[in-house]
Amino acid sequence: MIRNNILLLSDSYKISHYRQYPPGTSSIYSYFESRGGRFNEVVFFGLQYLIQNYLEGAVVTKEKIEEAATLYSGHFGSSLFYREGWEYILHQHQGRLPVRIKAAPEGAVIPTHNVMMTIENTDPACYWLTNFLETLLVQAWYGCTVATQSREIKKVILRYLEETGDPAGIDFKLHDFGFRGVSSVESASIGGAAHLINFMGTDTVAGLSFIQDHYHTQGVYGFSIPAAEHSTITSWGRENEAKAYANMLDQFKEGLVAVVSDSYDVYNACENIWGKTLKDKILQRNGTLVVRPDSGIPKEVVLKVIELLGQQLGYSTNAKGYKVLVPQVRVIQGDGVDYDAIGDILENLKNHGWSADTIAFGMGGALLQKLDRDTQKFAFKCSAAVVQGESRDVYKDPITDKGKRSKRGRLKLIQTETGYQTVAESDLGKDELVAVFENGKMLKQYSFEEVKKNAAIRS
Ligand code: AOY
Repeated sequence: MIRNNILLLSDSYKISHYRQYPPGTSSIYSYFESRGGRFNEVVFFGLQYLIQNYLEGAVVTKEKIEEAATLYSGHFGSSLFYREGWEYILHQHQGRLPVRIKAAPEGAVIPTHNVMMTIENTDPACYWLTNFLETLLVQAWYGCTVATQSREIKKVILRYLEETGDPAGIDFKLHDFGFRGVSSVESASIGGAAHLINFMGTDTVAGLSFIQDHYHTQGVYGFSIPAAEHSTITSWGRENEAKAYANMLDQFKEGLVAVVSDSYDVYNACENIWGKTLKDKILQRNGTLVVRPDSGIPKEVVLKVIELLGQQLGYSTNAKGYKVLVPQVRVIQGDGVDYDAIGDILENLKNHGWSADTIAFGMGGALLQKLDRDTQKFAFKCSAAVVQGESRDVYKDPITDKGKRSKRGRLKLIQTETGYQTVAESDLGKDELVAVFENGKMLKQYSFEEVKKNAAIRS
């Protein structure tokens, strides 16, 4: 079986496009941007993987051409497939893709409506290849969007920590619970890594190896702790809930341990089991028990759980005037958590005098799956071409949606006092887009440290 056949990694209609450009077309130049959306700046992340996994090296072979020829003749019932075009790449370029890709540094935070990547063919005969690669390259939307939303949530949590607690605790405030809720292992890998640009807590193990494989490191960029699931509690039987909890404290003698506590009655678990039966064990323990509610209306359940734990196990008041549970106990909410819920829960806690120090969040589907290309309106459009030897600007400007207007000409991304700006390539100013791929070669690779540094939140 042939893996990652680039000839098959595109939309069907692109197979017929080589015959649709004007006669004499020798260059197609396209760019990638976020046309706005939920957040007004986006993290650029994930192109490095797409290049390494799908584009780098001699990716066109005789066997791949044969496979594509057979598949496309069945698919279209005619010979639309541009065999000569691909054989030209195989023979003239030893199977290496004759395109140049320039892109923002991985982890860079770019305001929407700016160019983040450009691509053009480097061989005039291969004008058709630029946009053939759109389908694959636009998949960068996913890593960018996960990293962007995770970073926006970091801003929200930081605001509450600054107001009510200790911002130093930010790294473990949003834990990735999303592995099971994504459509594929590849998505878990990319999304899991994207989240770790901003935070250090994850249960999505695939994201860790993704970072090692594609950001050339042996480092481990995410951490977790022993934690219960319902089966490990409920298998003890309803009458033995306290024994199941005691076992957690006995098995994991010190450090952090998380226990999902809503199997039967989360309020009874907090007030009576954790709060009375196991109170001494918890308070004498060298570590922190993390109680996890997992049902109900998140902001109400979280507040009530924290109040019960506070009443029974104790709390203090910090320098900012907010209550913090004794250090032996914390709460993690992982049910019904999304961008809005986190703000609601923290606001409700603050209104009742509780510090954000007391809680962390788990986020699954909403972190890795409940987002799409329109969350940040990512698009890839042709902005320049050479036809019959003449350079021309190319653009669309639909009267039915001015938001879909595209940029014109060859572009660059420059830095200004206020941030980034997209200007004509011929304008003054240093281009922040970096050549990352040319003619089959990867020209630049970022370390995960660099990615994290580029995306860091400056206050
Ligand atoms: N993990 C912190 C460590 C992880 C999890 C993973 C779905 C954890 C739970 C916890 O404390 O409770 C996938 C649901 C939960």
